[in-house]
Amino acid sequence: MELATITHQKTKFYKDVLKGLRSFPKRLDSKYFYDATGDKLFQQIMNCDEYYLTNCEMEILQQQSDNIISSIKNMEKDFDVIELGAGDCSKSIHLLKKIFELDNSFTFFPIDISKHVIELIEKELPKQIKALNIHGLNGEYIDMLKQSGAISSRRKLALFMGSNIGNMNNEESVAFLKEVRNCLKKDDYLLIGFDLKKDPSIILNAYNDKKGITREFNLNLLRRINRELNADFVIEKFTHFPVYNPESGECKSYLVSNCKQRVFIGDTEFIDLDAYETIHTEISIKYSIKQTNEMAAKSGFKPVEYFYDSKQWFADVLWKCI
Ligand code: AVJ
Repeated sequence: MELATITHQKTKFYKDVLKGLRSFPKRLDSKYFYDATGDKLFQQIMNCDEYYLTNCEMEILQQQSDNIISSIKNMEKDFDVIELGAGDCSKSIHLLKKIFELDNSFTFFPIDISKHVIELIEKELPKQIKALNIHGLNGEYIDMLKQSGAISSRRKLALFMGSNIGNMNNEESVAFLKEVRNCLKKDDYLLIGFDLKKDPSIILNAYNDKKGITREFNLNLLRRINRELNADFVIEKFTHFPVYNPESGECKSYLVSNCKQRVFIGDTEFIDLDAYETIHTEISIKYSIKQTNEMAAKSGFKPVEYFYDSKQWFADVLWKCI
């Protein structure tokens, strides 16, 4: 990466951090969790007993990829596949393999905010599907989605799995989905993952695992600010505290300041925290199917088919662009 790009990214990170920590209530954007350490911690979260989301969605893709593909009209020709937030592709690989059997000429565009993740996909995926056309795109979802459209005019199947949509509040997600819709064409498809409402304690435990990995994941955001922006957060002075509201379906994670403190971000700028003041770091919304249908309608999509795991804890829903 060019130096100018690195500086620009740091500047945006720096600006976002200062703005968020000077707001009331304080907040940090969860997209900043994913540096190299955050990527690793998230991999560990996915292996936690309590974090059911990955297993549920894995089951759907392992067992129902054929059904997903047969719900897509004319999937056998002229489709590209784009994955928003591809991660390690361990779920989408099942679908990609089946699509490859139908038509090996498609291009897979994995999009991820993490450069490290894109490099890994480009290295590892050809080992599993030889001769797969891969074009990795490192950046923000919408920018990269536009790029993929400029590179190829084929029809598109976009994947937005893992309930990543849950990291946006309801207003943001409709605005975002409208943008996604505008990057696609009529009759293109979006396969979108939703974590569903269920026993509230199961949900809360998924964000408060016994081994404390989610805690480390949350605190790593402060460590990252220390590393990259030369800040002096004392990690021990913060508590990881997730809450789940079964009415709104909002699972929110906080870092709570244990005491009144001043934290320097770089040499000159600082922020003050009161005792027990909160920093909101993440929202992970849990949905009812009715709510997801309303989101589709508001953003220019029509639900075509619903794919559930055997416990019905998670749904991958196939939406068509109208
Ligand atoms: C990757 C956004 C789906 O919100 O469940 C896991 C991230 N945060 N544990 C989620 C996460 C804490 C995850 N998503």
